[in-house]
Amino acid sequence: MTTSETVLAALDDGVLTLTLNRPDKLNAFTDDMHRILRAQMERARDDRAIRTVLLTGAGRAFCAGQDLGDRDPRKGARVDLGRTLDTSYNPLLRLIRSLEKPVICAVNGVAAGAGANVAFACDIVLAAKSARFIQAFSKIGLVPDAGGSWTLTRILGEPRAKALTMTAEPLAAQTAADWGLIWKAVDDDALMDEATALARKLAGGATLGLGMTKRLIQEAQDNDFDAHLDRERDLQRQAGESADYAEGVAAFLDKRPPNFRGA
Ligand code: LHQ
Repeated sequence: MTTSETVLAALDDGVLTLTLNRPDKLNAFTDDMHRILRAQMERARDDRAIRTVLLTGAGRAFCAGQDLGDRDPRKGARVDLGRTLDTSYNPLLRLIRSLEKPVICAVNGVAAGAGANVAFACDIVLAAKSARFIQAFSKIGLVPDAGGSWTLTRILGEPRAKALTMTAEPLAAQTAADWGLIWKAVDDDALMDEATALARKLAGGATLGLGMTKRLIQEAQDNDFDAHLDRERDLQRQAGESADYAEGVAAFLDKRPPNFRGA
C-alpha cells in the first residue's frame, strides 16, 4: 500500500484501488489530490500489471466535488475556474475515458458536483443504497463540469439532465440505477466486497479485449452504423490475434478455466 495524505493507492491481484482520503471534508478535491490521482491513472495506463482500476472514497462520502475553501473568491486574487478544469479535472477525465482498462467506481456515500461527475465518467459504477448524487453547481452559480453536462445528457436526455442540474436535487442511488446512470445500487455493507470482487474478476479476464470493448462502446454514439461495423471488424481482428483469444478458445474446448494474461 502506498499511503499519502489525500489519496490511498493499493495494488492487489491486478486491481489498483484508489481511495479518496479526506473524510473530514467529504473527500472534496484539492490540487494535491488531483496531482496524485493523475499520477496513479498514468501509472495504470503504463503498468501492464494493473488490469483494472477501482475508485472509491474513505468515510461517509465518495466526494463532495471541488474543495470550495481552495477556490474562495473572497481570498483576493481572481479565481480562474477554467484553469482549474484545464489543469486538474479535464486531464483526469480524459485519462479515465481513454484508459484501455476497466475503471470501476464504488460510490460509498454522497457524490456532489465534480465528485458525482467523475463517478459517472467511470466504466462501471456501483453505489451504496444510501449514496446520493447531487449536481451542486447551480447552488453556487456554476455550470456542470467534469463532463457532467455531456454524460447526463447522453445517458438521461435533456429533460432529466436539465432538471437535475438546475434544481441540484439529490438523486438516490437506486433511482440513478433505475435511470441507467449507474450499473447498480447495492446494500451499503456489501458495496466494497461486491466492487472488489467485480474488479478482481475483470482484472483476471481478457483485459486487452475489455479495453477494446470500452473503446468501441465509447465510439458508438459518434459513428454511423456502417462505420461502426468497420470499427468492430478492425478491433475484432486485433482481438482475434491476441494470446487471450487463443487461451479462451483452448480453455473452452478443454473444458477448463482460462488463464488470461491481458495480452
Ligand atoms: C466541504 C465541501 C466542499 C470544502 C463538504 N469543499 N469543504 C468547482 C470549482 C472549481 C473548478 C472545478 O469545478 C468545480 C466543480 C464543483 O465540484 S462545484 C461543487 C462543489 N461542491 C459542492 O458545492 C458541494 C458542497 N457540499 C455540500 O453541499 C454538502 O457538504 C453535502 C451535500 C455534499 C453533504 O452535506 P452534509 O452531509 O450535511 O455534510 P457537511 O456539509 O456538514 O460537510 C461535512 C464537512 O465537509 C464540512 O466541514 P466542517 O469542517 O464544517 O465539518 C463541510 O464544510 C465539508 N465540505 N463539501 N465541496
